[in-house]
Amino acid sequence: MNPVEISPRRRFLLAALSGAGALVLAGCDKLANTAWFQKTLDAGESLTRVGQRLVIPRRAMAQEFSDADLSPQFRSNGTSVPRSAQYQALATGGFAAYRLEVGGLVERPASLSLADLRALPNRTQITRHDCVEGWSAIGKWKGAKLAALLDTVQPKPNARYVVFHCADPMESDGTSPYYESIDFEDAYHPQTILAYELNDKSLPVPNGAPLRLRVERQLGYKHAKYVMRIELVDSFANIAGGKGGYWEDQGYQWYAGI
Ligand SMILES: Nc1nc2c(c(=O)[nH]1)N[C@H]1C(S)=C(S)[C@@H](COP(=O)(O)O)O[C@H]1N2
Ligand SMILES: [Mo]
Repeated sequence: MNPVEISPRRRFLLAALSGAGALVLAGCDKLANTAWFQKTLDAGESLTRVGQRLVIPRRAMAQEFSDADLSPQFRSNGTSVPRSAQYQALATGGFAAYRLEVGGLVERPASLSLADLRALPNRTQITRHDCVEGWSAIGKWKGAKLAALLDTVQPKPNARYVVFHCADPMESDGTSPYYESIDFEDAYHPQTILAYELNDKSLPVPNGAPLRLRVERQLGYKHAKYVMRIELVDSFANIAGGKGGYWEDQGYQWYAGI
């Protein structure tokens, strides 16, 4: 084995991680030498988040269920109808005029209709949605794989996060649209989809029509509804409150692993 130097900072972080009792790892040193671990720490990520990533393997799949497990009704939470005039006009037209704009740090910006989105490789999955407010529901989601969409727009090498800009203003004066963000590990995860169907029907307005994110290993608020625009960025410092999401700006965790 190649004895790579572990810096005092890394040694401290490793000690803190294992000392916290969150981890049962054979060979922390080996882990510390991986490019991923070094990059992660260098990027200044929080210990909690690094710990979570270590405990839950990066490519672990969220549990999937069968039709028999479906909740009789999938409730709506947060916005149930975006109040913007632009959204309401789209909804009235059955979303025929909807376009998903994809831009930011990409080689080939794109504007996709629902038909374009339906033509992308897709996935159907029955999963449990967990909201921090203390309720869960099991639903069947069908949608375009986010990985397939990213392949078509070609992220630039410096892109680090995928930001989802939504149609619903969160303030009564029509400002502060809902938004969310995820990193590339989650963006390329096989269960990360842009869902256009719930329980074999077009996505209903209360659940995010015409398009909402499913990022199954994270809590409900990460699952952006009413997605209008996707932006690839290297930092979210200049977006709204700078914390990577509407609820994050109010103090919620950015990485909301389940
Ligand atoms: N655009 C938008 N996305 C959103 C929300 C919202 O208010 N606006 N609420 C979030 C929260 S807290 C949850 S639990 C889920 C609820 O999804 P549902 O309405 O399909 O149950 O959407 C998330 N995504
Ligand atoms: Mo939620």
